[in-house]
Amino acid sequence: KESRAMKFQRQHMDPDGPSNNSNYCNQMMRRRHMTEGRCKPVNTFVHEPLVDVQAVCLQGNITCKNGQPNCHKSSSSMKITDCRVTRGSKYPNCDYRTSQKERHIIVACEGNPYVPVHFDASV
Ligand code: 5FA
Repeated sequence: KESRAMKFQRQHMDPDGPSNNSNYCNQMMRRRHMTEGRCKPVNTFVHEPLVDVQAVCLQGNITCKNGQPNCHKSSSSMKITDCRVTRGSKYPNCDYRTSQKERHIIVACEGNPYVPVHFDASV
């Protein structure tokens, strides 16, 4: 079974991206299996080396959106792409808007090793 750490990597890691193209989210949300059963409404891909994203777990704890204390904010801004489903999108034809940004990321970390398991926000 896919671990939560592996799920994070599938849903949120694209170190070699972004391809500079407005179809990025349409392609990547399908390729990473987030358009099966439903169109996942919002999702962020991070375009930085995996080790740099894992290292965010070493930053000080902050409170997550769900009230848990296991979130951590990157000290540097990172290249990200936000994917958000469009208002006319109808499953199974999932249609996304692609927005490239540079933001600090906030991830939730768990386990031993203590690694990212959830993408909480970008600021
Ligand atoms: N989740 C939320 N806060 C968490 C925390 N502090 N520590 C660990 N996990 C945390 O997110 C809900 C999901 O986020 C739940 O699985 C919860 O365990 C975890 P959502 O944004 O409401 O739903 P989603 O549909 O966007 O996310 P999912 O794909 O269902 O959940 P994932 O966590 O696998 O993926 P995510 O990284 O996009 O949240």
